[in-house]
Amino acid sequence: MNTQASQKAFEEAQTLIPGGVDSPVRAFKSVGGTPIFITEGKGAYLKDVDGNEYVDYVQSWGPLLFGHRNESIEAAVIEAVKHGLSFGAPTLAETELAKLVIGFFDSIDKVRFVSSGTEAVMSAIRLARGFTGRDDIVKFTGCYHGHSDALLVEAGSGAATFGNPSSPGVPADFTKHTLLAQYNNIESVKKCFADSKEIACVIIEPIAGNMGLVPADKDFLHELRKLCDENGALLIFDEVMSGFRASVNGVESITGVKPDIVTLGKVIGGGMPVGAFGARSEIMNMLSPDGPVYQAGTLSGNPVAMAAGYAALTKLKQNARVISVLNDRASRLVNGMREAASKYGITMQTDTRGSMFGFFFNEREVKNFQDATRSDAELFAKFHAGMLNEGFYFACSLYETGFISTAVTDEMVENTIAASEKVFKEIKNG
Ligand code: KE4
Repeated sequence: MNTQASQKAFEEAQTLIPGGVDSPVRAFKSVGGTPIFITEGKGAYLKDVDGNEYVDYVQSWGPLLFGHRNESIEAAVIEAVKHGLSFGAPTLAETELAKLVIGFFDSIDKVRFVSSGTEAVMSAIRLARGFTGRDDIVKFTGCYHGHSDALLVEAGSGAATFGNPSSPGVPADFTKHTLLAQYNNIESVKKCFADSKEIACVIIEPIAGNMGLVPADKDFLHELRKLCDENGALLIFDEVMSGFRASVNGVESITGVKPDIVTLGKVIGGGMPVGAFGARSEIMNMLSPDGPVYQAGTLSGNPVAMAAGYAALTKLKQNARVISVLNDRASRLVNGMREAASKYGITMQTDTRGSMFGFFFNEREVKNFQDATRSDAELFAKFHAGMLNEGFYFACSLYETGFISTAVTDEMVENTIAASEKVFKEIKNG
């Protein structure tokens, strides 16, 4: 595959933008090679500056559940643009999207929109601290909740990839209230509550997608809920990635565990910058201007972004079954690749949740970040490069999750499996 134009573009970008990218994971650092510069997306496909086409299993890291340039979402954006880009004043578009989001989540009475997942989580943490009057928070090693200071501690996603989980530039004072626990290990959470009587909240990705795909055990989540109740702490489900990807009604509908606050992003913006956090009214009413907890944003609830999100969630409301259809496709994909790998003596651990899929080149099941780090990163890099060369665009880090959009067909999945067999054969034959 000719990627000369991408190489040239990357060289220039690196002289102007740190690392040549506006978000670190895009730099292909952990898999090697040159990041592909994209010119356009259409349906299931991405096209790059060299004219190559790829089946896209990243979908902008999750937002594009309906693929690139979905007709109804595109039409909604174009129509919204004709009325103006931003007003910094309330619009009916925000009210209508709020009704949709609230309708999907039993745990949400009120919701506030922001412009990114980071902003949603940062605000949710401040809200939990304001509501409880406590300062400490508990997060899990390997979970990524955006790049706000207090949460950039033993984070997953790009931070994990670079091996500097606790980033420079974050003063120790800013993280001294952040306690760490191990995913799927309730004893480690009990220790946090033994160490601090000032815990405002426990935040978790209930389906972790930033250490690779590692779902929390149902029993673990139930015990987490019980611990929070016993200690007067709030439970935050960070569903920025899993929201509307694993289920249209949240992980709460899958597990029966109801969080106090939910953070959302990605799919709810339909591809435009939207984050959100929601909770029962008692908690949300603590937010300014009604309550004392301050939170704000110039482009929060941007009408064009609201229109895109409204179109996306309306499609889900009209056909919630789409998630189970996508799960069938995701399962076929990972099962097919796992079978292909086994033909060449390669072991893959695979899993899916709704339209999300994950795989590790690992001999053992992955239950937490420590397990994930024992995966074969070098083999992952070879697989990623091989599949890219075959025209399949997978996440460029083993600490990420793959996605199936409605634009990905059964035929594309079968072609992906066939390509993976070719790549595994090439890897084995050196
Ligand atoms: P953003 O600020 O990137 O919109 O959202 C932060 C965030 C919060 N919570 C969860 C569970 C998330 O997965 C994310 C962001 N996800 C990464 C992908 N692993 C975004 C990709 C990137 O950093 O470029």
